[in-house]
Amino acid sequence: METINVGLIGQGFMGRSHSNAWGQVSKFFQLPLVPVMHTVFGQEEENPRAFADNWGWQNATTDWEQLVASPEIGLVDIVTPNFMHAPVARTAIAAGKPCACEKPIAGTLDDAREMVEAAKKANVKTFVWFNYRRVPAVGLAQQLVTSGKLGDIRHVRAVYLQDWADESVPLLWRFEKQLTGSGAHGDLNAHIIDMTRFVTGQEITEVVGAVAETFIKQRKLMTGTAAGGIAAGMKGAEQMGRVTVDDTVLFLARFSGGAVASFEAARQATGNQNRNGFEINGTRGSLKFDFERMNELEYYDATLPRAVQGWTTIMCTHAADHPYVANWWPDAHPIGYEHCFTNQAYDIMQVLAGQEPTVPMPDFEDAYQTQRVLEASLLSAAERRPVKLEEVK
Ligand code: SOE
Repeated sequence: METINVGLIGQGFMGRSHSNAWGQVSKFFQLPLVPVMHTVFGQEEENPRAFADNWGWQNATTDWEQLVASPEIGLVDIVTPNFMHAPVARTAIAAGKPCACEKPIAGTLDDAREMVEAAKKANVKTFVWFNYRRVPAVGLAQQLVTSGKLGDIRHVRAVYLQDWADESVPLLWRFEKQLTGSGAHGDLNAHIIDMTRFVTGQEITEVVGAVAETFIKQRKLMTGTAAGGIAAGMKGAEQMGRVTVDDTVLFLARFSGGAVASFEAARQATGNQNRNGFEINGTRGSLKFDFERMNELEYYDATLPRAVQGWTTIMCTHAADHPYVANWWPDAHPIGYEHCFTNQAYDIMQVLAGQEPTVPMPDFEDAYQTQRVLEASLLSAAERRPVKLEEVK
């Protein structure tokens, strides 16, 4: 069986979810190309050798450029903080290596554009880990919408609400503009912009208005390594540093098919621990998805007689009808967050082997469209005006 050596650039929360996926995928999927967990990069103080031993990477290094340049590495997988996505991707692409990257693909639109252009010029395959596309319920939603089951789409309302970022959380990289680009906006609105573009099959053509707010303006400075992701219980020095990104961004938008939309990302939405979801209203029906109940899709069929119309809860765990499920468990044996990443690892292997992915796979160009919406929303909030997408290239 043909194999491909994977090089993981970064550790933290996404390093763990990707390591789990690369280790699990060949156990659950019939692969046309088998990933080998070859080398992981981490900073000295992150102890990459211990990370490698724990997760099953053969090698560990503190030199990412040497890793990317190594002729043994076939696929570069980037899970660093956002500011490093572009330099690592550019280096991998220059070496002719296919490149997978966490979302958002960059902290800035300029970096994202550079990544797209480099990949196009080098004709290198790229992948972006918008993992929520690989939730079976989201795949079913896309099938229902794009097959016309909901009729014409009138409303899209999407939220990605978390509540971890209280005053006790120190100044992680996620709060510093030069390391992350934006706050909850690029971290969370990126997911729901991608997900609703995917489910509707439409593009956002205008940001009608937006508001950005930073509620906690100072945070404790970090000591030691700021682990990416949500590092609870970090002991930080008492000095304070300024937060330079948003805690929340809300915006209103229009889709190319005529629907109007609302998006909301927040990190202090108390009581919403990881509520990532959407509601889509069409002329023939509606859908509701909430990741906190990720195996279920709520469906309203407005073509039924009014006497029997109501919301139906579909359990999206049926092998013959719901994507990826045939590789996991029988009906009503729910899957979890980590399975979306393993599903994505499977699809990356399929695309690298010249096959079609189970569910459309975002590359850098696709993720750049999401980055444009992120940028247009920040511009709209800053200048308090509508911003058409053609204004943001
Ligand atoms: C933190 O907000 C985070 O880890 C995001 O960065 C991920 O993309 C999301 O899936 C879970 O929460």
